[in-house]
Amino acid sequence: MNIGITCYPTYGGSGIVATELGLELANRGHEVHFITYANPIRLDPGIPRIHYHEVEVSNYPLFQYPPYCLALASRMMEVADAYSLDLLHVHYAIPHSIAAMLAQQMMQPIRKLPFITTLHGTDITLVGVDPSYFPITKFSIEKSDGVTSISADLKRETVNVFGIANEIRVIPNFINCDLYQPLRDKSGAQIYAPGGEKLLIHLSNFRPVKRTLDCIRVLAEVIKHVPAHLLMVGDGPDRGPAEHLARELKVSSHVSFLGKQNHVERLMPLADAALMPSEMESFGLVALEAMACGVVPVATCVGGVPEVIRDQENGYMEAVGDIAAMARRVVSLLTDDDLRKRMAVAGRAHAEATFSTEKIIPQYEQYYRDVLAR
Ligand code: GMT
Repeated sequence: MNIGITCYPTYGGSGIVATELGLELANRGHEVHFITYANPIRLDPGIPRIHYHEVEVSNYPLFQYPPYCLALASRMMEVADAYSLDLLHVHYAIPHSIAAMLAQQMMQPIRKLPFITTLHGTDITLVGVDPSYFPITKFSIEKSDGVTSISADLKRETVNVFGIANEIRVIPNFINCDLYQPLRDKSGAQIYAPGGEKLLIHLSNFRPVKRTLDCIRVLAEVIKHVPAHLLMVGDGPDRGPAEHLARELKVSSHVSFLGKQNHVERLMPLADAALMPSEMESFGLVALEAMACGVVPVATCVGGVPEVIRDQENGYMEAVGDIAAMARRVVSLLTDDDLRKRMAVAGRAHAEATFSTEKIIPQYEQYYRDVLAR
């Protein structure tokens, strides 16, 4: 198939899933056209059957807000026509679905161009419920030729909030288990923990919904019991406050803020436990990345996380903001090698059995066929 993919190409779960999906589809022989405003991260140039079409947004003094959605719709239509795209697959409803709908209407005199919207989380739970975007989010979902959700929880939420009657197919996020692998030898961790401290990791876009500051609070509790070092990977609005809190709690020397990193698969397996204290998480891709790398996630029990983590079997889930409980779980993991190894092995097995690319990508291919056959 010739597939057009649109996503946010910057750091964020939906962009990462869309990019990895495109790469996997190209691997299986499809021609994949990314239509985005920047080259998606993790998309190295020169990969066979991967094409990149940049969306340029011209600005005029008249525009207080450059109309990205319109520039995207025009580009989608051009690419669809020039490369005979079979369908558009957009990730994150706003504004990608609306742009796809406009492209579809522009293509109508030439031929049919179906589009599929994949809902990722904040497009529904934060942006979609915002009164400014509620009607257009509902409309864009209803107009999509196919809708997928990355968890059953997000599907329920979408139906409850928007009263959507369309079929929404749940296709969970996936992980490339060849790329994300456990490390037998964690000696690389010495760069960050030269004294042999245990290594914790947090990875996010440091937005308030991630409760990044809770990681610092958990660390402050943990190091009262066991020597540990925390890697904070990513960047965003809460990075400054997190650095400030680390100084205030006098744990700065136990934390490394690494900023945005492209090769998470190299950092993650160095850790002993991953912290994901989010307020809301429709799936929790980071927990899955951790499990695939044999790193035990300590997370909050929100949204779709229970569909990823099996509590006390391959990870832990506590209430949002319960620092003491999360710290207790981390301490037990860091002080009991058998427990940690047992849970790490269980996590890796679960990632392979349930969320590997081999299991999930064919579900997308089937869905494309189903939508095209309608
Ligand atoms: O919150 C983020 O990390 C970014 C956001 C996005 O859409 O880019 O992530 C959402 O999509 C991810 C990929 O499907 C999910 O793993 C995250 O759980 C989800 N984030 C939230 O629901 C807060």
